[in-house]
Amino acid sequence: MKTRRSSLPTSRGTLAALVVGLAAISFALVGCGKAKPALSVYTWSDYIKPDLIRRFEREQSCRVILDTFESNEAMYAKLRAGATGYDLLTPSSYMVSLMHAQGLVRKLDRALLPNLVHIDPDYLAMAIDKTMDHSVPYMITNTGIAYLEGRVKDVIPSWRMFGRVDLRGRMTMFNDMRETIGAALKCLGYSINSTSKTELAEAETLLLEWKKNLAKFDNEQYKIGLASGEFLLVHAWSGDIFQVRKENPDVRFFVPEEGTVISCDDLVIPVDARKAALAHAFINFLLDPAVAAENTASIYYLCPNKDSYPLLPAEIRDNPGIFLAPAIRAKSEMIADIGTANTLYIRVWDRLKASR
Ligand code: SPD
Repeated sequence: MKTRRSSLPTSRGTLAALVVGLAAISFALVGCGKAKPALSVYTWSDYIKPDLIRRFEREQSCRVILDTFESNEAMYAKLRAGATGYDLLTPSSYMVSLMHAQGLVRKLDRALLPNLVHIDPDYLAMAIDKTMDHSVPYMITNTGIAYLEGRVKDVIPSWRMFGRVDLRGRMTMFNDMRETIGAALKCLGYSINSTSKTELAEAETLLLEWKKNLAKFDNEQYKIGLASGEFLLVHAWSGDIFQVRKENPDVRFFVPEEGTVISCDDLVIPVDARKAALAHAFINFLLDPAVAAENTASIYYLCPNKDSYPLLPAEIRDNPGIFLAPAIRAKSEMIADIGTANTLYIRVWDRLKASR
């Protein structure tokens, strides 16, 4: 009896708790009608101002889920290996070109993108997808070299800095085939898109020399490594470094006098996206001039949005690492999709990575 008497109230309590719990779950799921849709974005790290994501989530009553990649090739390999579920990607233009040729990205619905009118026509003139048929420029990266001013003496504004044996073990270069081979090609006075076997062989020889001085090939840890003083000089993406400078004001950045790699990372919607309409809405949101300016002022990469330029702070407008000087820009190039010649780069890269 005692047991029964005591068990009855407990059963009722459990039932009541269950009912309340189920009601709470249903309310959370059904809430104002239905569960919030989720937009899945696969992008580079530190590449969008978090407040802007929250604003978009509020405006669209949705959730944005971010996943990050470290290089175009890593992103592409993951997708080719069968990764699905992404609604928006930000590969560099040469990779977009390759993916488009393989039918991996959608044609964009321009009716959903009225803010396309703000894109800088000067940029579009040098873009691969000039009509924004399947990609929209998101952010421009200028590749360069960053170092600690108080720790590195006799700096010359050249790729030849990677030959400095006195900095052995304290320098990094990108774990990125096109960027790193491109740096060596530029140092030698060649195009970053060279398909000449002789020029690529010279670049390989130079990289084998430089590799002796490197701590590692890396695309992510270099930021914290430079800020902390573990590394003294690094191959760097402009915006990453201006973010790092907030942590360590001794950090300096230059674009080598031989010219550099200019990349534009584009917004593209994969063919298998499940939230294509929401992805268009996010692209259009990012292209609003005030949003683009706020994003650039936060991550220090330049959104090629002409109507955002007057809204940028002077710190950005006057920064030669963000708006390149015409003389350096003239010597710099965008990475092109070089088609089957890509295998030449893969061979150089594989030998370089395997060498001791
Ligand atoms: N935080 C990384 C940002 C990446 C910027 N663009 C990379 C371009 C590679 N060619």
